[in-house]
Order: sequence, then structure tokens, then C-alpha cells
Amino acid sequence: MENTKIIANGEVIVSASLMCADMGYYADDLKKIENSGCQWLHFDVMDAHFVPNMPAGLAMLDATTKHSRLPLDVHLMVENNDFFIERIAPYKCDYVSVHAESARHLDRTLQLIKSTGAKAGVALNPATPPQVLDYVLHLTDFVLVMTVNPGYAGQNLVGSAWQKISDVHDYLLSKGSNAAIEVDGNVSFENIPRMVAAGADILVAGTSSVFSKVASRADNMKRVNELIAQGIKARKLTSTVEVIKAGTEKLATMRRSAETSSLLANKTE
Ligand code: S6P
Ligand code: MG
Repeated sequence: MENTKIIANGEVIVSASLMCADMGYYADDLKKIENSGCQWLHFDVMDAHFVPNMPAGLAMLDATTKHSRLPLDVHLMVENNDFFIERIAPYKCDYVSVHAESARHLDRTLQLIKSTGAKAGVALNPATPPQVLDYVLHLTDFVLVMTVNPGYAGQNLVGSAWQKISDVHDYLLSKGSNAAIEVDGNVSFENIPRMVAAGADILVAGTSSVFSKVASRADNMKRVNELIAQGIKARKLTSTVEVIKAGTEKLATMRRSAETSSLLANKTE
């Protein structure tokens, strides 16, 4: 069982967080989301123990699969991961993530997710370092970086959010991992370009973007796509600057060693 690269280079996916949908008109809202061009549906499962909330259950997951064919990205925020993985298995979810903090046997749990046919993700609370992934990276298709404390929509970023996204990005790079980075929590119009520039591959869109009341789902999504494009451009700029910087450093080292050799040569003459 190995991990798979799930996002193509330079692609950014928007996953609409369904706990932010209009519950009174759920099926209609799903259609609006689908028509807006959102690529995935993000379904939060909470058990009121791991997090102090419980917005949606299996009946809603069932309704979601009946009213939309978009890929399902299930984020489990529960104490008993294996119980929920087995309960959601019949719905053929495409992506399932569990929290490292609640998974007592994370290796076994990731294998269980994969045995259902889903791609496996590990979610990290703000205080959890990426190093908890050291020995399960070969099973991790994506890392879900929580940029708020899990449980509620409509929160502000935690103070460590920016550092955390770039640390996870650098960590995966240093390990040669092709796992994707999903960012969840206050993925707002304002924050999207910087999140994408820092390495986010999947954006969980909630009340601060696609479900914002300022405009229609379609107009919000249009704006999100423009902001993603800005982030991708900044990403390219950053990597060009890094290449130039690395090249300049290499030149300086070469020059220094050439100077040292000529000094040594002069000494021995
Ligand atoms: C929170 C949950 C999230 C939220 C989403 C809300 O625990 O995992 O998926 O639904 O982050 O987005 P926003 O824009 O309201 O913060
Ligand atoms: Mg979530």
C-alpha cells in the first residue's frame, strides 16, 4: 500500500465545506455549488467528543451522495476513527482524513481507509507538528492542515497558521513526499493568494469565501479562482527567486573556493 500523487503540479482544488451550506435548501445549494465550478465537496463529521460540535450525520452524507456526483472529501473529527471509516465505507468516499491526535494506531487506520478505496489523509490540529507523519508518509496521500481549531466554521486563523503551512510544505519537500496539502479554516478571499503561494493544493471553502453572503455561490467561486491564480503566480515568482538565490549562493561559494585556491597557490610559489 503506497501513497499516490492526487493533485497535478500547479493545480489547486476547491472543496466546498458542506456544514456551511443552506440546510433548509440543501439539495438546491448542492446544485449551486456544483454549477459554480467547485471541484470537491468537503464533508465534516464531528462526534461532539473529539470536537465540541456535531453539525452533520450519516443521513446528510447519504443525501449528499444522492444529490451530487462531485468527489467527496470526508474530514473525520472523531474519537473512534475506525468506527466511522466503516460506517461511511458504503458511500464510496473519495478522500478520507483522520486526525493524528485521535488516531491511536494511525498506520492501521490509514490502511483501513485505503482498503475502502479512498485516498487517505492525516489532519493536523494547529498545535501538532508535521513530524508526527515521519513513519506514515508512505501511506499519506494528503495532509490536512487545520488553520483554526477544529469544530466550527466562521473562525479567524490561529496565530501559527502561516508558519504551519510553510513548515508542512518544507517538511514534505525535505522528505521527498508527493502528498498534497489541504488547508482548512478561514480560507477567506483575503487569505487565499498567500495560502496558495505557501503551498496549499486543496482549499476548504466555507463561510469566508464560497459560502459568503456577499454574493452568489457562482460569483464567490469566480472570485476564488481569480485569487488562486494570483497565488499560483506568486508561487512561481517565489521559486524563481529561490533558484536565482541558490544560483547566486553557488557562484559566491565557487568564487570563494577559487580565491582560496589561488591564495594557497601563491603561498606555495
Ligand atoms: C471546522 C471544519 C471546517 C469548516 C470550514 C469553514 O472544524 O473542519 O471544514 O467547516 O473551515 O470555513 P470558514 O471559511 O467558515 O472558516
Ligand atoms: Mg473540515
